Amino acid sequence: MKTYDEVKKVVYAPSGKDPFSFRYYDPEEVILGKPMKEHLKFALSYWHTIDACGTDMFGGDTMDKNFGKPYGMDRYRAKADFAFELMDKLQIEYYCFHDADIAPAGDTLAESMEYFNEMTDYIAALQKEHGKKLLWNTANNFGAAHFMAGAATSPVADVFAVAAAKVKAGIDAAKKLGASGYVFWGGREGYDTLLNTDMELEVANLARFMQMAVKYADKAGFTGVFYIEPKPKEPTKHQYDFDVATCMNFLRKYGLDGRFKMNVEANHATLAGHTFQHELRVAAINGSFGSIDANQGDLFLGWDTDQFPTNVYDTTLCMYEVIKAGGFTSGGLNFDAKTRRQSNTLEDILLAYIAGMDTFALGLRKAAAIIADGRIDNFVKERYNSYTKGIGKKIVDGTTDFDELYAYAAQRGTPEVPSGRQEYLEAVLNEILFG
Ligand code: XUL
Ligand code: CO
Repeated sequence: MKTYDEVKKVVYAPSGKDPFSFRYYDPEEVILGKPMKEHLKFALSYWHTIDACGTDMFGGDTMDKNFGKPYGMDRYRAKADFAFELMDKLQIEYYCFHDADIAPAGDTLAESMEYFNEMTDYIAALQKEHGKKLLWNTANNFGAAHFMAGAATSPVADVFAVAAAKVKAGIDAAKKLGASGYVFWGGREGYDTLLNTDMELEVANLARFMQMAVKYADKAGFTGVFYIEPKPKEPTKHQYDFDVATCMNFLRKYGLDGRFKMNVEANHATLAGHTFQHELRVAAINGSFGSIDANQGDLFLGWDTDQFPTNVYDTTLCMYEVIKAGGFTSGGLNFDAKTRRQSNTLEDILLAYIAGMDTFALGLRKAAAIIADGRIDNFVKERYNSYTKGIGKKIVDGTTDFDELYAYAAQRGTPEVPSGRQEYLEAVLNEILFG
């Protein structure tokens, strides 16, 4: 196998055996009217790729991500250089970061912000030089000890203020770097026991925080999309942003739905007891489909393992939802995924991204094949046919009522419901995937 340095650019080689090439991802190839790279809009996650070093609950780092510069700002500049080189090698156009990912922490908030601003200047130059774009950024408002009881939902108002200061700086950075979005993932915005929690105040404060963020963005001239990233649990037992439906209820209650969309993460969907495609569909039918954090969990582990997505069945059904939702506009596919603790070399980073990108590229090809095949779409259309005429049409048009429906049902007798044909449809899917 080649070394990391020997891999200059990962290219499409459908019948090759070089592990550092794509089998399915051909960025310029046109599928359903647009190039694969526009359908997929891949992004690199800074925190997992550039910072995470394999630490788990039972042991420390297994990887070295100092890039030859173990100290201070030099270290973060070396990390940024590596990030942009890596994106070049992988033909990835977008990236995402938390404030804490790109700059060292200072002794005070003001010092941290200075480092952060210096690094966003540095990154702005790299972005230009390499032709890359910031998909979204966010604030790490969950790692530091003072965020232990939450940020915007902390019982301590001074913590709310610190969190607000960091998001203000994040919105300024988003504007400076031309980000197409800004993400709110709840972090520790939730609770572990009602015995110590004023839920009503905490949720209202979360809304106040977001309302202030919108107001500030308008003032600062940041026109990107705000995203909420739902997650049901971990780190807290009850996260306030449980799933897409819960987030929509929150946004509508507080009048925020016009400005916010969803950043749906596969592993968060499954932790909520939903499939990834369910969450995408709920977002789409509520007008809030925005962006995706691409990864996968492990069926046998009940936490957010953030694995690179390699399950083609899931990526196919995901891309089917994305296509049906009209494709990405401001959003994209951010690999919120990290190499396993034992996959601890720089080559593994390349191989993991290649596997993830190819799994999504294959998913896109298969989703387009499902649509071209038409059997599944036609089955669904046919199944609801009764709403296109007669009493069904009146229900949909809102031109009937319970009195008419009573009289109608009374004279019709017991209705017959045709088979849902689930097993047949699953077999059709298999045929398209593997036939
Ligand atoms: C945590 C998670 C975060 C967000 C950004 O589970 O997914 O990395 O994507 O804060
Ligand atoms: Co995420």
